[in-house]
Amino acid sequence: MAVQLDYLAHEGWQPENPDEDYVISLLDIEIADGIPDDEETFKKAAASIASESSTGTWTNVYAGEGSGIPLANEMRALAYDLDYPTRTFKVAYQIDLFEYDNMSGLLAGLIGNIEGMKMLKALRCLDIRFPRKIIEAFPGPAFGISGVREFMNKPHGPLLCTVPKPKLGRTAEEQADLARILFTAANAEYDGIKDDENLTNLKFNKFEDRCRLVHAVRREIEEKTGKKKFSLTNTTHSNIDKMLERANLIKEEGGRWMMLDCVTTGFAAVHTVRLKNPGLAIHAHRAMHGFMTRESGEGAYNLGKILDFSMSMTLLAKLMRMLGVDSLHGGTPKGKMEDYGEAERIRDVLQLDETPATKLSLGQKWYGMKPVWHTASGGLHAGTVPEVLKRLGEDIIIQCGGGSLGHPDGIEAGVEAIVQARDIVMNKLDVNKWLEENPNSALARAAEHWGFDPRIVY
Ligand code: CAP
Ligand code: MG
Repeated sequence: MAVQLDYLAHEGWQPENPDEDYVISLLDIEIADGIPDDEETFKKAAASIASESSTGTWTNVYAGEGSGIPLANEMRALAYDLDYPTRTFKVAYQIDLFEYDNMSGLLAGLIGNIEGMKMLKALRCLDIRFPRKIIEAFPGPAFGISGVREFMNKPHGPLLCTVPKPKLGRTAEEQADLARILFTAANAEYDGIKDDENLTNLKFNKFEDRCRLVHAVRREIEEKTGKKKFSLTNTTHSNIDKMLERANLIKEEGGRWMMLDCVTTGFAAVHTVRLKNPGLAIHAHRAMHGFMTRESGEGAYNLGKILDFSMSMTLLAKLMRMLGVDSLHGGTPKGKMEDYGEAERIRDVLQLDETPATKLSLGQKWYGMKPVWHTASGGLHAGTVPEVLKRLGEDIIIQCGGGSLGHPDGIEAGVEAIVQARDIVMNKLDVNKWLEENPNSALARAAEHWGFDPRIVY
């Protein structure tokens, strides 16, 4: 193990003015097997991590004239707040170790190499707290919650939408037909349709056809009903120019939203699309995030018991807000996907102007950066909507795919059930009482079909 003790702060040291002058990371580590897992080793590991992620390397190097050593020494990061029982510590990096507006550069430094170090068998980057100048160097969402509410003409409540299931199978025409049903069922109260993460430009469902046909339906129904509808059309491509071409097509059709898979396209793609897209709100699906954020041990919930190399979804959400998405899949406390027990914390990272610190996160001041819609999705149905809405609040997009299209009485009933669930919460009604009084309602049928989770307290 490379021992660089000068990267360890003296006990009690704290960075001065952290929100002006420092980037701070919070790490949880496990020492590799075969190395003593004692406090001394833990200190050395923390120091080595601070070294590798800032100005150092594994050994002493040439220190004569022109070596850069004096500046490297002055700029070195410091590991501090070491807590041996939980194997957690923080690292403080002086802001000028980074190019303020360069996410790819920031991450290469902060968490670029450390998860590969042999001395560790696990590391989780729980959070990174950024100072004002770095937050201000990123664009943040162009529309955010209020901008979307304005163009959707929807001052209150969640947005409700459905992703076609089967995941792939419908032609563009069939998807447009589905959009018509979703937009008109339940007194045209439903808001939108969303492409699935793997629906791009396929032989049997071309991006251009889908975009033109679904938006034609959207315009027609908006005209008829006077209610705004949306389509989250998936522009995902590994060639950013193609994403922008697709965004232009959406714009031509009068759409207000584009969708992209923010992990598979990458940080540079999200940043570039945010800056160059023709004025569309960005819906970000996080497909593949589990390879970065999933933790098999108890570490996602209890410090000091991690098994893998990962970063928290809380951190990924923070980075996406900085890069400028308007909506992000942030997990849901109910449903089919692991939510890391983090959904509410992710919502706070996406939406508050000052996200509080917790045992597992550092918090963040946002300096007026716009808040992001938290998209709750993955195995949701009408019966889970009340709890999700109560726990995550109304600035969310509720997405039910199977949970609307799989209703035993058909798609219209699926839509109606979700609208009923929304209205019960928004009107502060007692859901159990409502169900007793409306035993044949679409919501009661959904509840019967999928069941209410007995742990839910309504
Ligand atoms: C949901 C979904 C989303 C997941 C991804 C799907 O469909 O469209 O991709 O929500 O997870 O294909 O599974 P259902 P997350 O409504 O039919 O489950 O939102 O956690 O990123
Ligand atoms: Mg999907």
